[in-house]
Amino acid sequence: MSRLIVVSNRVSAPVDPAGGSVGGLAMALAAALRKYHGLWFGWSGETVDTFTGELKVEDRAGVSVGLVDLEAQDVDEYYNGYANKTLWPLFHHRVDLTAYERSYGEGYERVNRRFAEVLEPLIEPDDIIWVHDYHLIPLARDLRRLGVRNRIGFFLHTPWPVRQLLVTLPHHRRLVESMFDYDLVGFHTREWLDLFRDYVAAEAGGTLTGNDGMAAFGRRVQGGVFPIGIDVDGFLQACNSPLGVRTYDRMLSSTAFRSLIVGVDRLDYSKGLEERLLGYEQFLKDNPAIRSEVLLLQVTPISRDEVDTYQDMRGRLDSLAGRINGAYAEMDWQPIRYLNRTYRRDQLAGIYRAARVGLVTPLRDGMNLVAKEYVCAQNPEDPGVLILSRFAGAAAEMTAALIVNPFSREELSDAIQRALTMPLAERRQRWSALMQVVRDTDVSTWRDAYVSALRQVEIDPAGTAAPGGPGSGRTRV
Ligand code: GDG
Repeated sequence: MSRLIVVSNRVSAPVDPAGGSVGGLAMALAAALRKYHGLWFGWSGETVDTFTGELKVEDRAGVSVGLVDLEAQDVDEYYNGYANKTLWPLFHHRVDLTAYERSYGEGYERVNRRFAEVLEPLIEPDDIIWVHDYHLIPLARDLRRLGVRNRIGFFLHTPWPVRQLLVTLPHHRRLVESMFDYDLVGFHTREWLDLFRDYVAAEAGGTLTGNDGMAAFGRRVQGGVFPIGIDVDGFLQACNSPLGVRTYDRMLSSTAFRSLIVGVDRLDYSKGLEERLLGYEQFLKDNPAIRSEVLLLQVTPISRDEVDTYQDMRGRLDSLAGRINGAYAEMDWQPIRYLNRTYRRDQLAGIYRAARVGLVTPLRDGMNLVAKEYVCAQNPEDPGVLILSRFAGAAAEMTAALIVNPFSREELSDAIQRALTMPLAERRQRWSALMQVVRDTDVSTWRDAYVSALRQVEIDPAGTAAPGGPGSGRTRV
């Protein structure tokens, strides 16, 4: 069996196989690498004065990990710059927050080249390579230039933007063209793939085939839809673990029989946190008779704090939560518990289970795993209600949730009121349908579907047989 090489910006392989606070995605990729005896390659998270390209190889709980340090300028231009200040906001339709700096684009190209140069000597002829996310879009192009002819797949964890916004990016064609150096490009939903295909047809003058194949820039690439999910069994175990149960009990006693609403999101403008708090405030205003029977627990770990936009948003959220609490709190109750910290996965599972309502209201999101975790953690006899933004990728599958427009505070308020008063029979019915989706899209299903599609994707036989050299072995049209 050929090896699998996973490449992502950061390598989150768990040191401890039980995982602790490591997310389900990291656990699933680590399990895939154990199964296929592969390697996980990425940035170490460390910075050095001058880039050396030195590779550090470690074993982490049975997974081989290859790490490389970057220069401070690389981190500034590639990671904080092009990835997090340019592509992330643009792909989440926030052109108002997108930085169009030439130096960021140059740093992005440089780091992708550096990754390719360090990775290339490690690749064996039979390996298949799976590249993750927007940080590394041009990596296949750079590997091809070094003569790599292996199967290379790409998976985007974020949404793909509409063509009319993507074209605001200088060199947008170059970025999309580099995606044609992959054999397979995968997205969470049909909507994101269709937006990509729309660009290919309308902007790149490409040809679309019925089976999600695309031809443009003199090459062909296969597209695919691979909805990601959670590690269902692992999450159920976390829920039933001593700490999961203990956290559930603590939450019930600390809410003093009030209905708990929960939100769990990295601090990010794509998650619609300000809009959510305003919607909740509207609910408090609209429902004076029941409002003090409810409280919102919002768990929001700080992320990307080096980026100004995130710091500004943090300040606005602090003051919004403070203002709402100041206006509505009573001596023995406050409406919002707003926490900028992380919890272990088993604690999160206990928190979800104690919550009557899961509030997942991003303004735009590739998939959103919190929605699936919340459903998975529920007690089947007395399940809570998921309120889900129509703009999360998850809404395409989780249609039995209360689907809302997160931009409308009235709609959020109405949905919260409806969730809190929903009869048990309807809650059970909706939960069963949702849990079926969560099971059907388990993370191992996602992973195996992708790896198997990459193994099977059609490659031009003349291309694979061709001798080495830049660009050889590619699917040509
Ligand atoms: C990107 C895409 C796509 C959060 N707080 C804590 C904690 N978390 C965990 C959650 C969940 C994960 O982080 C967040 O995943 P999401 O999917 O909700 O969002 P992103 O981080 O933006 O992820 C997204 C995803 O990639 C996968 O493709 O779904 O659309 O944006 O698992 O539980 N985990 C722990 N403590 C916390 O306090 N342990």
